Amino acid sequence: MEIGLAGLPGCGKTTVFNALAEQHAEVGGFGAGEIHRATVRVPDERLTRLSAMFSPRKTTPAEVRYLDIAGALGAEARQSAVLGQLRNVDELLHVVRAFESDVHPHPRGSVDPRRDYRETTAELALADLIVVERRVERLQRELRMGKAASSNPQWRELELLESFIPALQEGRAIRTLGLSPADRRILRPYGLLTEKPELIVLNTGDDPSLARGLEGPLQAASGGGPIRVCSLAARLESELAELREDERREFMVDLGIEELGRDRVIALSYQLLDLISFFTVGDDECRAWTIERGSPAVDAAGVIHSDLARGFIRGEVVRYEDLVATGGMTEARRAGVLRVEGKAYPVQDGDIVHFLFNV
Ligand SMILES: Nc1nc2c(ncn2[C@@H]2O[C@H](COP(=O)(O)OP(=O)(O)OP(=O)(O)O)[C@@H](O)[C@H]2O)c(=O)[nH]1
Ligand SMILES: [Mg+2]
Repeated sequence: MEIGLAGLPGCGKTTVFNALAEQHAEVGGFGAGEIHRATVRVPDERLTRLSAMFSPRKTTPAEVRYLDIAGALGAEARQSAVLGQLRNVDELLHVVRAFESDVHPHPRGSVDPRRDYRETTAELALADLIVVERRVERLQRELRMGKAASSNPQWRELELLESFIPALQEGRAIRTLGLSPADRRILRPYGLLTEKPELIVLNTGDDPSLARGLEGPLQAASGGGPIRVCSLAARLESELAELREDERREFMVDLGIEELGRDRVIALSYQLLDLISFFTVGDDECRAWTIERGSPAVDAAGVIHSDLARGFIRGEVVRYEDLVATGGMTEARRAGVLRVEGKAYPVQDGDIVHFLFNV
């Protein structure tokens, strides 16, 4: 699962990237086309708790990848391959600058998160418009000239794409249009940028109180759809990310910070993908696995290993809360809270699962 950073030049994308991924990519470069990628562990209290219960040799959390591209916006980028990279991601993390700085003055002369959000969105909408218009022209030619049968599913695709054009021309995102899951599936191959779920991250600078009054208005400015808004003191957190764990704790106590904003940003970006986690536990490894919500047990088994799906016999399932309350798989079985489920069982977020298989 990959999440791509977007935002105006100099809004702090690379700084946010460094904070989330504990990386040291150079900031303030305005270097066009430079690409940073990193894999990040998704914090999950449930896994921490399970790991404390089982003391396994290894604990493996869920992961997401972040992609940071410099210079992804603007007239030049619209033509270049840079935006193409962003089309392949599953979600956008849209950084909006809220910090004031004399050293790095805002390129527009003043700090205005709503204006910046709209400007970036309009830019992404324009990039989508180019893709949509090209496809509409082609479909019109093929379907109308070729007198395609009315049952051809491409008619729906054409209708859908045509309906986006007015919104995109006004700089509005496709995700605000309330598409059905079926329509979203039709669009998937195009990687339309404004159709992707979006986490808006206000880069507050060193004063997080700046953001409090801004999150609501930004949410409203976004026009709705699969959107979340949160804040991050990006530079401060990127500096904390460079420290050793014990030093970091010390600094956090000094600064009066209880928890890192980065954990919340990572958790939110994961949640917005509408994925769920199930867990496997044991002395050897406690591990979080990622699946799409509603996936049947046989598919969940296949995420662990194809043999488990092929030779699937059954799944033994305990709810997270029940496992914690009873203290272990054996205890859960004795207490009667361990269920036996078949291939079609839709795995629930937080399920602890043990698959039995035979190949
Ligand atoms: N004062 C202050 N400066 C910040 C903060 N976050 C980022 N900056 C500075 O703003 C400048 C731009 O930050 P970057 O992270 O490079 O921004 P970017 O969006 O990656 O920029 P491009 O990739 O060039 O588009 C850098 O000099 C940062 O040090 C912040 O929270 N407070
Ligand atoms: Mg950058």
